[in-house]
Amino acid sequence: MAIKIEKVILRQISMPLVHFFETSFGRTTARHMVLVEAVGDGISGWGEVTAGENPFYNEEWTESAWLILKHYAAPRVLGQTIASACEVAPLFSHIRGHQMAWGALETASWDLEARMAGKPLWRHLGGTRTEIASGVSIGIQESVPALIKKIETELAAGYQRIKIKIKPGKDIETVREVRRAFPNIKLSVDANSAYTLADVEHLKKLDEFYLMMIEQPLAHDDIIDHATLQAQLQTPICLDECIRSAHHAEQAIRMRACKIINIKLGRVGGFRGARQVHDVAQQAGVPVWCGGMLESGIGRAHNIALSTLPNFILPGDVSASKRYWARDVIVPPVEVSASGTIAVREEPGFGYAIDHDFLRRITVREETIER
Ligand code: OSB
Ligand code: MG
Repeated sequence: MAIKIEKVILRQISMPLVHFFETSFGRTTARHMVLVEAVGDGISGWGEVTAGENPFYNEEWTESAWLILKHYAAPRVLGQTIASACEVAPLFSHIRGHQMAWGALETASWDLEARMAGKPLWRHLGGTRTEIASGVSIGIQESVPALIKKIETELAAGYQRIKIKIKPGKDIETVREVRRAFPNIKLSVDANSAYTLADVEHLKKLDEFYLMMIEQPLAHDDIIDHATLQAQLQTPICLDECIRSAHHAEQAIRMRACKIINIKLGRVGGFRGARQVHDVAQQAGVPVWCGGMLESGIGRAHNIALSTLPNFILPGDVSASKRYWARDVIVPPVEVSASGTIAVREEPGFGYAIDHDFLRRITVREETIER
């Protein structure tokens, strides 16, 4: 369906996390994210920039995203008649990197198109599931007993898979104790690029804990070293940071650098890129799951829609709003059933309503971009 975006409204919001979230690259206590509202035909589509507050996960952050959207991405779509949301991402192909910034405008375009068609976004994308399997990502904790307590809470809430963050010094013995406490759970670890090939012998010790996967152990941009590591590990490697396009996915699979792929909407520039990675992996028999970036309800709702595609076989990191936010920007908040599933919604677009009053209160910067 042809779309014409007349204006793009950028908002930067600030939301404190219920609990801090710590990875091998640092601790986050509050999120500062950019929301994109794309307006066409009197209808608004919404997107969320998933970049962090600092350029530590990848090179993007809140400030860089604002500038890319304002100066490069928005001007490319404004006033144009675009044949379909699928044609939005190619308009940004001249921008090197910055997928999370322009990806937010891309996802907003899909939401807009779905709303114009009166269809739920997940159906519009070709999704086939009416509920998705939910897991949790647990940050680095002060102590192993604190971690075990947290895992107990999440399992009691119904979550189907537990992922814990690891880093040098908080890895083998931590996983050993978690495994001893929970011999039968679906367990995985995420290193966020904290190791190098000098750690191969160390990482091999993880093999005895029959983990579902180890996520992104090596450098954020190095597929080749992951292939070398995977050849020596029994534990499947899952790539996150390394996969920024379908081409990367194809190369990583061809090199046997991973057996599983984590798809994050922002990292691959939105739904078009995410579907392409999904399709490449599906054709190769490689399962995927949906990652998270501590999103507000808007990004979370997009993640749910994406997770309904058929090759999202493994439980993802998309969990309930209340694990992150005292109050979310959407109503109702994202909720998870006692069996660890999230039901999709039949409302048009991403399926939830925006809490405009709350949004206004947490907005620290707003700018409308018109031609
Ligand atoms: O590597 O998956 C990651 C959060 C911030 C940056 C990177 C990652 C994460 C998570 C959180 O693991 C997943 C979530 O949103 O729950
Ligand atoms: Mg990860």
